[in-house]
Amino acid sequence: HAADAHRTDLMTITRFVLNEQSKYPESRGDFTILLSHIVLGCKFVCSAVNKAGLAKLIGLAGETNIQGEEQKKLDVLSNDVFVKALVSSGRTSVLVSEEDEEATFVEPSKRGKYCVVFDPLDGSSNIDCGVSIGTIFGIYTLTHTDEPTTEDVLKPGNEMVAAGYCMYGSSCMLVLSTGTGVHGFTLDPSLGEFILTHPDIKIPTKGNIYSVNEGNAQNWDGPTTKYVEKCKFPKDGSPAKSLRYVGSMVADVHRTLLYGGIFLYPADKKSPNGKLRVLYEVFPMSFLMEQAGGQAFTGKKRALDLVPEKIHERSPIFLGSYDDVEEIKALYASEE
Ligand code: AHM
Ligand code: MG
Repeated sequence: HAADAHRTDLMTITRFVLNEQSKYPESRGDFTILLSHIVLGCKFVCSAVNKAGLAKLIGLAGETNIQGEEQKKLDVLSNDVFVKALVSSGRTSVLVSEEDEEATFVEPSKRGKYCVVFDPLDGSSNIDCGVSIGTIFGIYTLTHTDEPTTEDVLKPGNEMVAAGYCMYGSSCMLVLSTGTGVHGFTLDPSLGEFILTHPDIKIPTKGNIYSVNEGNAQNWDGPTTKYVEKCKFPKDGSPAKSLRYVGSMVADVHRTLLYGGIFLYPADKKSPNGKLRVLYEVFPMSFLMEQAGGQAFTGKKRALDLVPEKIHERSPIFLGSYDDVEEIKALYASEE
């Protein structure tokens, strides 16, 4: 039985990545080791997120513990765990986290050939009400042996070697691409292992959902306004699209990946570069979208071709089903 094979021959994320990496003769297991440290961070955050409501109930959050330390907020705690896990992997040289203003340069004795950009706990507005939140990460390789600098991560997204996210939702799911398609793994809490449940995810070519913060509509530019108008009042006889917006990028992008459709965080008069950060939000999600057969566009160009000048730079982003992103591209092209 195929189903039985599935139940007894578990494809863990480590086994999957080891298989993938063994295709490269020069591979020495460094990437697998790095990934296992990212996975550890995700499991920790998952467990902390699951306990967060309870911790509040029994009066932990915001109080001092026995050691007299303030209980750390979930996002700060998650950041500390990821930074320590990544440094101790011995496989990283530069880290950029949404939580830290400056990049972290790993001390020489612990350095390795990767640079990791990440948002340890994205969707901050959803933390306190138990709605899905997530971790987003992207990985570059260090291309030289000199002293590492921020230049090592100020590179276009198309140079990333891997990207992914972990969603802390009704189940905990890690979605990963190392440049050979997109694969989804679900945490089996009884095993403490991420098991391959969604091999080779492909986004539908066209979707019937749009996802955007419409509260910003009064400040949008022409093409975004026209696009959303078209979603609601299509003139070509097609049915109107449904609106879904969680306000957690990981949840909104995850649904877009599985169901198809489009996710938008456009520029507006108040935020001319949108809200989302290029390195650890826009790039990893754009990488995954392209790997799944979709597209990611900034309003001017392919998102992965952006070259960031600052580590916390922002960009407008439109990503999702191939055909849906084609439509928004056409609207921006006709503006010029
Ligand atoms: P955060 O890093 O402060 O959590 O902000 C990022 C989040 C994304 O997850 C989400 O897509 C977006 O902000 C929602 O923004 P808005 O509340 O403006 O719609
Ligand atoms: Mg964020």
